[in-house]
This record gives sequence, structure tokens and C-alpha cells, in this order.
Amino acid sequence: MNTGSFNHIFEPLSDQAARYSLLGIPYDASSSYRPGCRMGPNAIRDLAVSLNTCTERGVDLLELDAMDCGNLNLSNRVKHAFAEIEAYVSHLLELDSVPIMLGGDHSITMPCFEATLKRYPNLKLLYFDAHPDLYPDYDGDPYSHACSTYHIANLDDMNGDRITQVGIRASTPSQQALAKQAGIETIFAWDVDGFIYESDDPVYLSFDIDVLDPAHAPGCGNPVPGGISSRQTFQLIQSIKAPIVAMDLVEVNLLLDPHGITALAAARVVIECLGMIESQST
Ligand SMILES: [Mn+2]
Repeated sequence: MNTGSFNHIFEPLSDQAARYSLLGIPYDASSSYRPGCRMGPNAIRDLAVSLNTCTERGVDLLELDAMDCGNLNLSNRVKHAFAEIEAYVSHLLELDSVPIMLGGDHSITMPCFEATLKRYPNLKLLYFDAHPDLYPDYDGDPYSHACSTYHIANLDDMNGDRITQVGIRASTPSQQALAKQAGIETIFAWDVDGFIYESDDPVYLSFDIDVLDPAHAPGCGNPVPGGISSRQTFQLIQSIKAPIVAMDLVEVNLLLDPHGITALAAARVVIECLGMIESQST
């Protein structure tokens, strides 16, 4: 039985639509190196119980109109799984809910973003990650988690100049050239201090936990040294001035996270994001 989660910030699934909908997407078949983040959604929920319901700056989320939809039961064929993900996210958006997806690997951002773009045609993408994920394919796989941004930037109704990437530090020269050519804004890991993201247009926020330094989030498939701290992460989130209409938190790998450090950081990121979104929508 689903008894709600995040210390009851998210109430159990019911027939009533909620302003915020948590959705676990336990899919990691598009991981390029070490799968295991299919266990991310439950790991994050488990660790969230150790935190209280307030953001750092004192927004109490307990009274939030929020519901936990549980985890999707997905096909193990990528095209089918993506179609199932897109359909469910579209359903939540039609209910005027803000979907909060827990991954899963970063490939899930492709169907989640596509669903959101159909609902909000002038949608922008704010992408926290160590990696730009700008490979057209990775080892022949266009659905790899290393290809999400490339795919999104090339959607018919999308444009690279509506994408901002933050915390990048694992970009090849060809990926940097591609980002520049596509008009993608890149805030490298060494330049994040003082960066404030602002938009009047609706924004999809995608948060790969590997944007944090491996010391702060070791439990992910492709960690990259030289990342940002938890402290810098929360400052960046708290400074966002934009209407966030959907978000995901991806790449938490329970198998590589023996002390729960990464899942705990992820739970805190979700709480801080909720507080940031809520304080701008009231
Ligand atoms: Mn990444």
C-alpha cells in the first residue's frame, strides 16, 4: 500500500488531482556504464523520511497539495517504455499538475520533456549535469542517457537557444562546438557561483545528481570529479526565477550509494525545488 512519502509532503495516490505529482520512473536500460538507478525512486523516498518537511529558508511543504503516484511499471523495450512515460506525464499535465519525476537514468528526460513541450509550446530546458549529453548516439544507441540534450534540441518545436546547462565539466571539443552552434547556454562547473537563472517562459527543470561532486553524491553511474557542492547546488536552486512546470531528478544509483549520501542529497534537492516552485506560484 502506498502511504505517501517525503514525510507526508506527498499524500497517497487518490482520484483527486493534486498541484504536484511525484512519479517514480524506474528505468535504467539506457545507462552507458553502470546501471542500477532503476532503484532510485524508492531510495530517494526512503532517505527523505530522515529530513523534515521544511526547506532551508523555512517554507513548510507539509500543507502542499501534493500526491505520490508511485512508480511506473514499464516495458523493458525502450520505445515502448518511452511511450508509456510520455503518456503518463501528459496525463498529469492535462490535470494541471506539476509532475516531479524521480529517475531512472537521464534518458527519461526525453519522453518527459516531449510531453511537457506539447503542453507548453514555448518551453525552455534548464539542465543541471556534469555532462552535456550531446551525443547524437552513444555506441550506436540514440536512446542512451548520453543523448538526451541532443535529442531535445533537435525536436521539431524546440530550439537550442531555449536550453541552459549548468555544472558542465565533461564536455568534448565537438560537443562544445555543437552546443555553441545550437545556441545552447553553458555554465561550466567553475563558473556557477553567482549564476542566476531567469525566465518568463515555462521551464522544464532536469536535475542529474552527478552535477554534484562525487564527494557529495558518489552514487551515480558516471561520476565526474570537480563538481559543485551541496551548498552551491541549493544556492543555485534558491536563486531560480522562473515558472517551473515540470521537473525530474535522475541518476541516483542505490548500488553505488552504500551510505545513502546520494539519495539523501537528491531528496533535499527535490524539497528545495518544491519550495522554490511553490514560493513563486503563490
Ligand atoms: Mn550526467
